[in-house]
Amino acid sequence: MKTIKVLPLAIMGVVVGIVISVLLVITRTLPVQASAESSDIDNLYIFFLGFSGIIFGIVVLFLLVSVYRFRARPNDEREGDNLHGITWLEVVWTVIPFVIVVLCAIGGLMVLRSGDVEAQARTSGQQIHVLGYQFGWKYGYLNQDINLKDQQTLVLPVNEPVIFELESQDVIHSFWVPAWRMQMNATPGQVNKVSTTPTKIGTYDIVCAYLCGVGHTGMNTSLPGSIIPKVRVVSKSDFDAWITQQKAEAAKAAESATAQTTTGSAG
Ligand SMILES: [Cu+2]
Repeated sequence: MKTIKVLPLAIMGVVVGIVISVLLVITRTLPVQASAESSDIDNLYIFFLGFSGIIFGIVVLFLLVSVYRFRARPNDEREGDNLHGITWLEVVWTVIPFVIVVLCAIGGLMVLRSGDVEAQARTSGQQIHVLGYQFGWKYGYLNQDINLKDQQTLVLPVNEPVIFELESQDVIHSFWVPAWRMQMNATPGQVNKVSTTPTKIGTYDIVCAYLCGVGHTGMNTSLPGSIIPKVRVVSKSDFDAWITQQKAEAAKAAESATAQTTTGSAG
């Protein structure tokens, strides 16, 4: 009966898998890291990718070697050997994936807590209401003394925690800023919270990560034809100036609305 040497092949599979993972990490450039959480998320991604690469290497190597080694010669009509399980091998391929999945779950829980769970407890920082709609986002600045609602642009100060409260007025959207490695669903009838701390001044893409209708691609600022503005992270002083300007504009709009009503009722 033909056999293959399992251990050397498994070791080769591990080596091939590590090479594949390293190549993927080097060649697939991740977006710029622009939040306090992003390096942890990237490390988690590399950790998952490493395990996936190793398992891929082992499985594919065993597959290719088995196909070659146990192939039928021309005119060989005999039946193959009848095998009834190999207990130690079955234990190995159950225990190893179990340990890997548990490790990934622990890693994921530890990293994601910083963005999701801590958002519930956070009290300092900018509180932003994000309303998803077909097809765009509206932002409300909840901790400004007058509530700036329905802002079309998201402008935030650098190095200050932000708590997003996400809702949707129609279908499920998903608010994703790749540079912050932050994504959260905007669901009708429910408020989802997520927190991040932008650490780099700049302009970053916003992507809706759920297919939400015909205008869905318009909600991705990295694509040509996008109909929404990107998020802007600015210095604290620029942020304060922007808020003052928005408040002035809101006050002016309210004033002219009142004037119109007054004129309307007088006439
Ligand atoms: Cu959407």
